[in-house]
Amino acid sequence: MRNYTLAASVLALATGLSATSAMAAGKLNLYCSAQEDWCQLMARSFEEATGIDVDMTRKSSGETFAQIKAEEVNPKGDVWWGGTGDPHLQAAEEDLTEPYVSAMRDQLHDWAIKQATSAGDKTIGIYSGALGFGYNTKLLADNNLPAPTCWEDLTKPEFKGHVQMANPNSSGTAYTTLATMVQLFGEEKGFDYMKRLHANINQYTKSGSAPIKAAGTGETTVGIVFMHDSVAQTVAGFPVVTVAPCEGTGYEIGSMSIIKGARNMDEAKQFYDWALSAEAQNLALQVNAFQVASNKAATSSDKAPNMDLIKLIDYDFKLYGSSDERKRLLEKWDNEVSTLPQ
Ligand code: S7P
Repeated sequence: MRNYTLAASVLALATGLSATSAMAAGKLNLYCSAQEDWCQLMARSFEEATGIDVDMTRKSSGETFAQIKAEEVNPKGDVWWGGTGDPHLQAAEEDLTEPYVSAMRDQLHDWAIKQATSAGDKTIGIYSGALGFGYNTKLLADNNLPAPTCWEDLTKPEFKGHVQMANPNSSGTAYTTLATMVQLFGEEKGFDYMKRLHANINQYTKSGSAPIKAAGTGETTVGIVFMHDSVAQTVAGFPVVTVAPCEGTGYEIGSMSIIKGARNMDEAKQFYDWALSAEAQNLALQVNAFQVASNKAATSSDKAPNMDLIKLIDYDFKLYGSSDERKRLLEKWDNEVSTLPQ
C-alpha cells in the first residue's frame, strides 16, 4: 500500500489538507455489491491503509440500489463499490449519487472514464467482465446432456430443470442477462428467449453468482453468470467449464459511486481515490476475482477470461442503465416471464 499512501498524501496536500489530517481516523459506511470475500478484503485493506474504520454491508446490485433509494432522505451509506454499472447509472439519473472527479482518473482505461462522463461524474468504472454461463461436467455426463455452447442450447427440452440464474430485480448479473437478450435478439425475440429459458429454470436466486456456486457443488447443471465468476469456481477446484456463448454476449462495467448526502464525505472520497489505484485493484487477485481492472497499471490474471476473444455486443449502457428502461424491462419480465408456469 506504500505507493497509494504516498499518492494519498500528495492528493491531500493538493486539496489543501495536511497528510496527517488525511490519514486521521474516521469512519466509512461502505455498500458493496461485488463478491463477499472481495468486499471484506477491500474494507479491511482500506482500514489498514488509512486507519479509517469501515462498516461494510454486502448486497446484490439491484438490492443495494433499492436500499439507497429507500434511504434517499436519510442516507446511511457513504460509498457504493462494485456491482453492475446499470443500477449505478440509474442512481446517478435519479440524483441519488454525488458527482466527483478523482485525481486518479487519468490512470483508468477509457471505458471506465466513459462510464463517468456519461453520468455527469456520479459514477465510474472499476472493472469489467463478460456474461456467459458455466456447467458442471460431472452432472452433464450423468444426465447424458450435450455440452452447451450457445444461449439457444439452454432452452432445449433436455435442459429442463438444469439451468439456474438470478432474479433480475435483485441481481445486476441477471438484469445484464435480460438486457443482453433484448439487445442481442431484439425485444420481441429477446423476451421470447427469456420465456423459453424460464421453462428450464430450476431456481431464480437472489445473488448473481449463486447459480455457478450451485453448479460447482452439483445442485444445478448450468448457471448463467459472469464468466469471471464461473472461472473462479474452476480455479477453486470444482468441475466447472465456462462458456462464451456462440451468438455473442453482453458485459458489465462494474462501478463505484459516492452516495448523495454521505455523512462521511471526506472518507468516501479517500476510499474512492484509493479504490481506483492499481494497488487496491490488485487485491482482486488474492480472492480470485477475475474481472478486468479499470486501472491500466493493475495486473490481470492469466486465468481471467480474455475479453478480446469473446464476441461482445455493443452494450448500450446509457439506455439500459436509464431509470425508465430498467423499470420497464423489469416490470415486463415480472409480468410476462416470471408468472409463466414451468
Ligand atoms: O461476483 C462478482 C460480480 O459478479 O458480482 C457483481 C454482481 O452484480 C453482484 O451480484 P448480483 O448479480 O447479485 O448483483 C458483479 O458486478 C461482479 O462482477
